[in-house]
Amino acid sequence: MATAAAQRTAGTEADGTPDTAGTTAHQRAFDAAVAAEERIEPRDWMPDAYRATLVRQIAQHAHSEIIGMQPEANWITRAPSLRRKAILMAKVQDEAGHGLYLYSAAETLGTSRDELLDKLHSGRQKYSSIFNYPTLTWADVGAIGWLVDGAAITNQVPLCRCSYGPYARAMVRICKEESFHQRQGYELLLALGKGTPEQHAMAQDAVNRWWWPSLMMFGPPDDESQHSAQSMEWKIKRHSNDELRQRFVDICVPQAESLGLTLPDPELRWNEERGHYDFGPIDWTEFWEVLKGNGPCNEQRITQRRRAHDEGAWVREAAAAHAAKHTGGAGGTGATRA
Ligand code: BYC
Repeated sequence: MATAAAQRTAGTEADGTPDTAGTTAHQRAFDAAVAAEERIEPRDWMPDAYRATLVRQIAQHAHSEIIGMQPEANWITRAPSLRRKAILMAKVQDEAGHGLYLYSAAETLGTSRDELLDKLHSGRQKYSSIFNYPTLTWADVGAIGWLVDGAAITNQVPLCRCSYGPYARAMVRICKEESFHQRQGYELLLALGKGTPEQHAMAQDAVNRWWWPSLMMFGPPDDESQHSAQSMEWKIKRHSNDELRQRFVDICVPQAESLGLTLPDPELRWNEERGHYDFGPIDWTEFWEVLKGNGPCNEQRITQRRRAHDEGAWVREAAAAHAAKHTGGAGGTGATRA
């Protein structure tokens, strides 16, 4: 018997004809593949809304990676030792690489990187709220690694099982690198936490400022999450925003204890009945304001991104000229960007 994958690529004219229930053979094959935990691949038929949801989420994810380079890059020139500088540079370069895998994954859905960057620069596509907060001290580099990369891993490990093949495969490598990032942040905070009283205070201050925005990374509460139900049905998302947020809190509490730091939430306590930590209310007004562009660094981040893009125009032109030379035609084929 043909697998669901073979059926959905079969591509006869009749596949697009609805049956009496109004469902096409294409749709049935897609539904069967998702139910059977098979991967949907770029050339397979997929519902338009599934494609649009993936482009939205993958683009937002890619944008977050490249905008996320900015707050940390702010500290490269001021890293306190050669070792710390080398680690931070490698981490920031990794984020650029993650952006590239993700833009490539989005391209397999028929959208170009130029188009996605245009949407980012004109504010028509989002990036993660977390990167609109400033990095005020060196300890913020540790807090980003521990909390922001920690939240990212919690959110992204289930995406390795996403139903769309190219996104799921990109996430496998990204998660391995994020795991290194999280450890470097933890190790940095450990050194500060066990250092002088001033260093300990600096680490505590950074954790106080990054804790709540990190919880917001998981998105709005489930009852306000407009896309979750459909994305979970399509197996793009595997868990709801609140489930992942709770998982993250449960992981962080014992880690904070080992670091000798406290999490800035007086309501944080173990709930024996639920088998989870209870935590205090999140300021969702702040979250929505940041999404609307009113966070502390929104303007700075997007201005810097546009400037970097403009200043890189010559690189894209040189790459296009190089590609044209090798394909023998004016303008080349497809390789129009760096
Ligand atoms: N920030 O229906 P919902 C990183 C939007 S980078 C901004 O729950 P969904 C790293 C949401 O897009 C980490 N916007 O949406 C890099 C939607 O608006 P639209 C980035 C947010 O998609 C460098 C609306 O709110 N990770 O790790 O089902 C250095 C309603 O939300 C946010 C990813 O992108 C937010 N926090 O779920 C260090 C992971 N939350 O699009 C680290 C992939 C929600 O209708 N993405 N919105 O205009 C996801 O897993 C999901 O897209 C989300 C949201 C869980 C984020």
